Amino acid sequence: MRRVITFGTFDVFHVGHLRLLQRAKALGDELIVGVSTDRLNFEKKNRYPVFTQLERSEIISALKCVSSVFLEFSLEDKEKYILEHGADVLVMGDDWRGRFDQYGNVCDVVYLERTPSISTTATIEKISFM
Ligand code: C2G
Repeated sequence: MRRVITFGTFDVFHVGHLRLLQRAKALGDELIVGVSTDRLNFEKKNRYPVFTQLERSEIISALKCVSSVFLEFSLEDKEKYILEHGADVLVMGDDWRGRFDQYGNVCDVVYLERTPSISTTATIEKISFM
């Protein structure tokens, strides 16, 4: 049983998020997703997400490729989350390339190419100019 873990806010869920999760799942048997809390998103991006952590977790939990979801409270606790969930591989989009290499001592670390031309920020801007 190879367990894959990934992390993200997944706010205003879009096809870039979906493809990342599907490709992460394809690297193992189970995909575990750490959904960033509203507060962590504020710390990372200086704004609160459109959808709450409970709404975002509910959406991610409903996906066929996802086995389980938990809340990610801190970027610094990755090693604890990896060990708690018995993950064999940490997957992130390549906007995070190099940022999590230090966890290579507890599991494999893989960065996947991001889907081009789509993001939560661009989607919010598109909607607000409609
Ligand atoms: N993603 C992607 N293609 C896009 C947009 C996002 O592949 N066009 C990927 C990101 O690279 C990330 C995942 O989808 O791996 C979730 O993206 P975000 O919600 O933006 O995640 P972020 O807020 O960067 O949180 O501990 C790390 C984090 O909490 C990452």
